[in-house]
Amino acid sequence: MLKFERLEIREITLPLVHFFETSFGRTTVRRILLVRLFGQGAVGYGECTAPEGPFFSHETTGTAWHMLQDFLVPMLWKRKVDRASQVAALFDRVRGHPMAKAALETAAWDLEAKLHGIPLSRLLGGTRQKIACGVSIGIQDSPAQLLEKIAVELAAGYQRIKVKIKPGWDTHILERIRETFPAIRLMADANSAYTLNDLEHLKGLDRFDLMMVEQPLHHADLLDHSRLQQELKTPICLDESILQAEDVRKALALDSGRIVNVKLGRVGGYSEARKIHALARDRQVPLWCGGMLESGIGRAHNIALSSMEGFVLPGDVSASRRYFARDIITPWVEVDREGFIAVPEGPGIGFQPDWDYIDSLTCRRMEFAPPPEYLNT
Ligand code: OSB
Ligand code: MG
Repeated sequence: MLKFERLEIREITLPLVHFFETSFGRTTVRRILLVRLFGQGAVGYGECTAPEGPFFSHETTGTAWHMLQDFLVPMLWKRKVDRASQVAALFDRVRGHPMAKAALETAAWDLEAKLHGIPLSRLLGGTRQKIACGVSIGIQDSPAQLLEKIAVELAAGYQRIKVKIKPGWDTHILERIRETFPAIRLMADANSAYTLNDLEHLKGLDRFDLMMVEQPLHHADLLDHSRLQQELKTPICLDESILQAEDVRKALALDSGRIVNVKLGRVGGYSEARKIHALARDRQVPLWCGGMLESGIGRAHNIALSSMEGFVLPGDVSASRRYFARDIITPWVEVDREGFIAVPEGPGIGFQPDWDYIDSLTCRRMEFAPPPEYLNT
């Protein structure tokens, strides 16, 4: 039996060392919700990966706070569960809001691993001791700045480079990159910046030998991606279009893409991520772990997820220092010269939150306790 005895949610404000720009906008300061879940003498940590504005999906830091406070936290106490793997089902009645759900669900997984005294990666069945890392580099103010950033990340050892593209920042950028770095593992992420009207233009991407093109079309589409994939040699990787394993099943049936970016927040937590993992193994679909500019707690969860065997491609999980002048965990996440992150061996997520620093970043905080009948049975 897992007993959730107390819960804290807080919002922190954390500036990025460098702005991050995608086809849908620029982020300079993160507003992040952190979850602390107490039970049976242990504490689990979760992070809500919802961004500041509703431009990646409908969720924001603010909507997640509302969903957690008014709906999801009360549901956590409705029924006792034996395992963290049963937590996602407590939220079944709530449509959407996967990132808000995942903040609680991932904290429950960390808590369960700590109660067993084992690493979260082991509780998940992860088999890797180190994970392969790539970087995601946003749209820059000039092509020269992008090339400089790529050079820095390659020198640091990262195994693949992902660049953000949009109309007007695509072909000529990729041309410049290939002139300078002809043989690197390279991919491009459009965050839904194109439509099928751009079909001929998108076919031009085939000449850059990209590992994949990520989410070129509408965030909720599978059909147009299927049409595009039939015309492209480059594999399509789906990000925004995949919210559950069922979406992967449909995408494979339609051949809408051949690679899946898994994000814990976007799919509502580990339960759904594991369903996607099982399906991908059956169908031999390569997976990799995406990122949402997470602080150390979310990053630690991404490392645990990436330790599972189906995560065969380098993910967007990279070192703390690429994002923040100071991370909220110790030790910070570091990448070795070959572009790997070591999977921690301590209990749970395997990193310690730096509470003094987190306190200094906190702008709101709320504590929740279960109803008496939950604690008494
Ligand atoms: O589409 O993968 C994306 C960041 C914010 C929102 C969406 C995406 C991203 C990234 C960055 O690409 C991944 C990271 O470095 O955390
Ligand atoms: Mg993406």
